[in-house]
Amino acid sequence: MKRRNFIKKASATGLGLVAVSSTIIGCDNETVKKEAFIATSKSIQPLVIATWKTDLAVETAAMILEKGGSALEAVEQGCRIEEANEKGQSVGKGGLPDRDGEVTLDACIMNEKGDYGAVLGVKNIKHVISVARKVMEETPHVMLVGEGAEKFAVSKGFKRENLLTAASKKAWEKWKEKSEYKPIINIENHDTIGMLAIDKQGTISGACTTSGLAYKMAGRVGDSPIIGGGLFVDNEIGGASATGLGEEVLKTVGSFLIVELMRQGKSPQEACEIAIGRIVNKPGKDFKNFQVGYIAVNKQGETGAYSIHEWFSYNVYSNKENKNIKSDYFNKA
Ligand code: SD4
Repeated sequence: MKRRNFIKKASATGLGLVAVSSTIIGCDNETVKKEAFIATSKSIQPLVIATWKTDLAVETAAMILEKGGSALEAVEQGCRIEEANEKGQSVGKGGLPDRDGEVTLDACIMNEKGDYGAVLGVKNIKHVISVARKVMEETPHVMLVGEGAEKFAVSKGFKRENLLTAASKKAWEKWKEKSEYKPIINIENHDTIGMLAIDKQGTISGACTTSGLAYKMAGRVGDSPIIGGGLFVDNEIGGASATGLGEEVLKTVGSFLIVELMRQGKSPQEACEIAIGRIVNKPGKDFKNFQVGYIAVNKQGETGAYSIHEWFSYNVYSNKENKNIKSDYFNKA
């Protein structure tokens, strides 16, 4: 976005940017108008957006922001709420297992500097979002997988525990009677959590955590822990996150695509719609049987969401209100 447009939009949405100087500089026959700005951070309103009906997670993140905490801290702590919620069968403890009855978790996190950390296919550790943050902050790497990630987590003081709850074990045993594998659209109204936040300094961070698709092949990893797939953040532009059939998100690098579309001037809503279009408009794509949903936020605090099918919802905290909103969707036939 051209800086001038950005300023116009920013002041309309209360980001409080103030022009402090404006000079004309001649430069190789070109005239460049140079402007310097300062941000008046006092007027920046904290914002959180997260996939699905995640009221408590979003509330937790929002309270951290309201107290002046960082967007990074907010998204980590928000995601931890769902990881600890044993009733949610798609994140953290209580997540549905793979075909062999093993719960394996994927998570990633990105800060406002564009740093990223992820863990893939982790067993026995509940708060994988915090392990991902440790990978980002305390290793020279960006991803750790499987046993190595688990070992790293334990070395950082994380506790090993059995993630397969009685309810998830029962569901898996039932599934084994037929062993039919097909991703089901909107199994419940709560699923993988992808979360984006803007703090009072105006900085953006994001996080995403999941147990992946129920009854997946052992070793299968989806989009959620992959940079640009399940999550992408560029503090100059905005962020995006995905839920649904990870294979389809990965094939179109969905979250990165959305951020790049916003960089080109699209609104978060337009960008989410175009990204869903990339999936459903592929020749012969049978999108009737799978769901993908995206959320996005830009630097000005505008939000967007779009899914293939009905019943994707998301929570937004802004102007001190936390609301669950039903997403608009593509398949209205
Ligand atoms: C995955 N995207 O592993 C995740 C699963 C998910 O709603 O989001 N389910 O493909």
